[in-house]
Amino acid sequence: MSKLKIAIQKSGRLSEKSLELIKECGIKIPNGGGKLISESTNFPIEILFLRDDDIAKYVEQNVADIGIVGENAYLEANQNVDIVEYLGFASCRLSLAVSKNTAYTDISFFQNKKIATSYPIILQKYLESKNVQANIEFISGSVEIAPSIGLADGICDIVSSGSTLMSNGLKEVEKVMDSQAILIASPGLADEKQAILQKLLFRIKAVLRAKENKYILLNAPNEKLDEIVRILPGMKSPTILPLVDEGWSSLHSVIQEDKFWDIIDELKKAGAESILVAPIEKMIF
Ligand code: PRT
Ligand code: ZN
Repeated sequence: MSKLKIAIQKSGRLSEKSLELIKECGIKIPNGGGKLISESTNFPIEILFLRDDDIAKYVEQNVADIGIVGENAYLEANQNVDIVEYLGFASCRLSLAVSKNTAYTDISFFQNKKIATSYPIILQKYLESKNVQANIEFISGSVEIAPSIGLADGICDIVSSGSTLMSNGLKEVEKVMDSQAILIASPGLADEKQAILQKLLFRIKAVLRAKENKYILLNAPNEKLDEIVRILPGMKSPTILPLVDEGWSSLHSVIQEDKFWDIIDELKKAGAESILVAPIEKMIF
């Protein structure tokens, strides 16, 4: 029987979360310290551990069938592979930055300037879209030191918290793109492999949906229930169960975590008490 080969980063910012996602899909991977290939014991999948820069290329060349990479690495690799799912982790942005003392007005600042980056392809396309002509200096690492050693007037690099820029005396001036981990696939997968991918995707979606949502339980006086139900943007009508205390009910529903913080005060004002919010492991419709 054929197996689906998935490439994930061997060691780096994507590794742990990629493996965690696979495991949350109920796929068992033996702990093979330092191995380059690992085979699941309960799902037709083989894991290839690679450098993130090689993943899109290997998926394009069918060395792997699918892979998990940062959107930035996928775009920079410029390969003919499909994005099949946005995975929501390793969020960051690719930005242009200059020395903090530089008087910066707009993107035309970079006209004929030197920009150091590990993302020459993405940067070139971005500058073209802004009608700016600059000299792109490719550096594979430690891009942030380029301005201070006089190698470039600015940099284009990944930013997450912004502390690397700050500690190198730089300021972010333009966002080139947002990025997050994505699942990519080779466009011409054979039917058997496509079927395994669909099975995997079904599980991934259930896991991702569960992460975005929380199970909410609260108690409220019966006469307040209508108002509380109106406040709750639940997925369907909530479950309402009578409490032993006369005139009170317990209400159960599912709520998007980010929305929860917006409505918590409203819920309390409307009379909700003993509010419990619990994680959901899988969500299947
Ligand atoms: O060895 P290999 O080639 O596989 O890994 P790598 O060193 O090239 O990549 P790695 O592990 O650093 O990053 C993998 C992917 O994680 C990237 O392609 C991004 O999609 C994503 N990601 C998310 C990040 C960051 N956040 C991030 N903060 N990648 C890099 N950084 C670096 C950035 O380059 C800069 O040096 O962190 C610094 C900025 O972070 P802040 O928090 O100080 O702003
Ligand atoms: Zn890399």
